[in-house]
Amino acid sequence: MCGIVGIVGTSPVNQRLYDALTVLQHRGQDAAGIVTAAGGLVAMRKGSGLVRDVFDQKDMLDLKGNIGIGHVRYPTAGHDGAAEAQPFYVNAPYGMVLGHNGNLTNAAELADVLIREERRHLNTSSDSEVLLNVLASELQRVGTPRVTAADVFAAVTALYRRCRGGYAVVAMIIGHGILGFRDPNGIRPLVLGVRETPKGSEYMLASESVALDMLGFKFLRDVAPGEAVFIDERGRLQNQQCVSTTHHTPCIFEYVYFARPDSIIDNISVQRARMRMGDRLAEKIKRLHPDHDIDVVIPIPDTSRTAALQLAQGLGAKYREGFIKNRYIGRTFIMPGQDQRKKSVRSKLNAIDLEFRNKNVLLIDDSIVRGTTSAQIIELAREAGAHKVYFASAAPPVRHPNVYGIDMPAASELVAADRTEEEVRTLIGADWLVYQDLEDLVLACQHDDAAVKEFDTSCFSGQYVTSDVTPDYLARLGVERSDAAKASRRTTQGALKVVQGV
Ligand code: PIN
Repeated sequence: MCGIVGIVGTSPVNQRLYDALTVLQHRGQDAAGIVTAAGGLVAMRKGSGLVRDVFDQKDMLDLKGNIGIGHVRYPTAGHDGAAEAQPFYVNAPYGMVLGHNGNLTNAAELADVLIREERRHLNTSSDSEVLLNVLASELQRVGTPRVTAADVFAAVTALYRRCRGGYAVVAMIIGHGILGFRDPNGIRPLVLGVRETPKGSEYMLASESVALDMLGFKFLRDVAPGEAVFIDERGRLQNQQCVSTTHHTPCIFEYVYFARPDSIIDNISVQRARMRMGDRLAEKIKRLHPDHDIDVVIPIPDTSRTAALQLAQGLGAKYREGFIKNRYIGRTFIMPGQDQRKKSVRSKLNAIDLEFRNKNVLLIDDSIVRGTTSAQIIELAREAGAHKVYFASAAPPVRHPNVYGIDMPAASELVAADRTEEEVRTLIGADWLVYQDLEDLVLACQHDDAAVKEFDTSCFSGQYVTSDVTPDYLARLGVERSDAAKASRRTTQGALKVVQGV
């Protein structure tokens, strides 16, 4: 997962891009980057690590200008390491930089065409660099000496014909303006905001509305699937629907886990969606265990809290915080590699014995992916003296890999991939286990005023909304995403891998 931001301001944007990236930090902690432009001169700073570690005061002073974009990254299709930190830059046409959230499912085929037919150079194995080069190539084809919004929209229209998968993008065409667009299924989120100043309107594009809120921008709207928005350097905004037939299916995992609860994505409040997940789970538990003996509902911090509170209320049970998290350790889901993940649960979570001793506890988490942390947390609860430990997941069993930009492990590493719910229960050591039904999850995320009626639910259902996800593609992805492959990439980190094949 990644976070993206772009601002066209009436005053310097360096600090604001930095602040926006810290607000979007939950979307990726692997690398961060900012590019700004002043009078055609570009400044770029990017590197591995958290936003606060990548930029020092000198970097910030160097990032001059009233226009720029930023990116925080969690590695998805690309490899780890500073070499693949974004934004990416190409010199022609005009000079362009791009930040991407998502994953192209046809990146390998596109790279091949770019290199062999379009004579472009790719310096990394990141699909985001592929995306930038497709955009550059198409803009080269249609662009005039002084690029116009019409040129930009023609290039994005052509890009939509070529690129498959999930992608939300911000790009800067140096000396001209900032562009934002979202794939024809609107799988990855992107919002647009405005701020009025005495010198005119400022515009901001960002992955999540919370970034607009925190920077004092007014939410205008979500960028529509298949739409492109272009804001020129003078702050004039133009937009065009570049794909006429779109099928809006935002990623349901944004609501389950990734997005901040104070964000609203596609007119659906993440907080409200999580509350409804708790309500629906309570109904299911009452159906399955009408005579339950739950003494207390305990959330596994942080994401599940919102659902847990509603769940407790729905069951008429007590809600208690029983686990305390060391907030100075990163999210386990974010750390690549299984060894690190195993070690980190105990250094990260501690149980308050008095909430567990001699009690029947219902633990709730947002999802069970590998099941490794769930198993260890159940163990913690038992060590703290719990009598019975029940477990509820606010999401259904994760059985299929995510191909649209969420770094799910390989299918072979998903605990529910080839196991029944009962087998998962035994493996994680719960007294009983209840998963949310997919239908209930979808209903929890929908509401009457939202135009969205369907979601990308592929990691639960195995149905991929783009038609190009073949068993062959999934097999290749499985190899790339296995823990073994990740570990071997870590040892070769730093070496520049040139994939140029000609
Ligand atoms: C944790 C969010 N959430 C916890 C991410 C663990 C799956 N995991 C997905 C559960 S937090 S496992 O809110 O960010 O703290 O099943 O892979 O072990």
